[in-house]
Amino acid sequence: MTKVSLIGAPTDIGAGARGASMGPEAMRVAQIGPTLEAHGIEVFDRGNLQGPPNPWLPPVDGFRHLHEVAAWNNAVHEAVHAELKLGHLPILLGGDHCLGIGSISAVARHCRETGKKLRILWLDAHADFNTAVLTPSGNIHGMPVACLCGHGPQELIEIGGKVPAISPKWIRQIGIRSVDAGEKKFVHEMGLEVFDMRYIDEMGMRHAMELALATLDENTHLHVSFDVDFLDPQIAPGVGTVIPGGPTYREAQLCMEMIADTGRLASLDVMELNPALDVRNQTAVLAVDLIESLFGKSTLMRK
Ligand code: B3U
Ligand code: MN
Ligand code: MN
Repeated sequence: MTKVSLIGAPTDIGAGARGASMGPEAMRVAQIGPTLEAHGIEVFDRGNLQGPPNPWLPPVDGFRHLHEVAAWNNAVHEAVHAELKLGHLPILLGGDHCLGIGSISAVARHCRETGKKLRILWLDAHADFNTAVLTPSGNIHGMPVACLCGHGPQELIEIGGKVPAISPKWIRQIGIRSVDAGEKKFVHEMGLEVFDMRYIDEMGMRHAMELALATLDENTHLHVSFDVDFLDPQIAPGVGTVIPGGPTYREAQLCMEMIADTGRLASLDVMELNPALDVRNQTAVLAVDLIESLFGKSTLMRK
C-alpha cells in the first residue's frame, strides 16, 4: 500500500504577494488527506514545518529574503529526505515555489543514495529560471530551477550536498507562458526541454505528455512540481501570479492521468496556492481533484 506523507510549509518567503503561507491549511480544508485515503492510500499528515517569518523587505544584491529562504529550504530538505528514506511518498504543501529547491534537492539526494534515475515534471506558467542578475523582482520563487541546476547563491545551491543538485536534462517543463527576456535566453542556453502553451495549443496535451514521460523505466523516480498557476486562472484564481491562457480543466486532468499511468510518481510539490486570492477555496478543491487523478482515479471506462 502506498504511504503518503503530507508536509506543510506555510510560508510566502519567496513570493511577490502575501498569502501562499495559508496554502497547506487550505489543502487540508479541501480534504487532501481523506480524499487520498478513499483511494486506499495510507496518509500521514506530519503537520507544518516552521521557519522565519516574512520580513517583507526589498531585494539585497538581487535576492529578497535570501537567509530566510535558505532556512525554510533547509527545513523542507530534511523533512522530504526523511520521508523518502522511510519509503513514503512525500507531498509538500506549499508555500511558494522557492521551496522546490529544498524538496527537489532532497529527492536528488535520495536518488543518488538509492541509484535511481530522476525525472522532474515542472508544471508551471513560469520557467522559474531567473538569477540575481536576470530577475525583474528579486523574488526567489522565480529562481528555483536555476538554483537546482547550480546557478544561484551558495546558500541555496549547496542545500542537497552536491552542486549542481540536478542536471537540466532531467527536467521537463509544461504549461509555460510567462518567461522574462533574460530568463528565456538562459533557458535556451541550458537546454531545458519546455512544452510551452504554444506547443500544447498546436500539438495537444497528449503529445506533450507522451514526450515529457518518454524513456521512463522501472528505475526512474518521477517527481512532479505542481505550481498551481500552471492552471488557467478561470478555473484556478487562487494564485499570486495569474497568467491567462493556461491548461483547461480537461487538459489538466489528462496531464495528471498520463502521469498516473506511468506508475512512477514518487514525490510531489503543490505550490503557490494563495487562499487570500481564492474564491471559496475553489483552487484548493480543484488541486485536490487533480491530485486524485494523479494518484490513479480514473473514469469508469478505463478501469
Ligand atoms: N518571472 C517573474 C515572475 C514569477 C516567477 N514565478 C512566479 N512569478 N510565480 C519573476 O519575478 O521571477
Ligand atoms: Mn513556479
Ligand atoms: Mn508559476
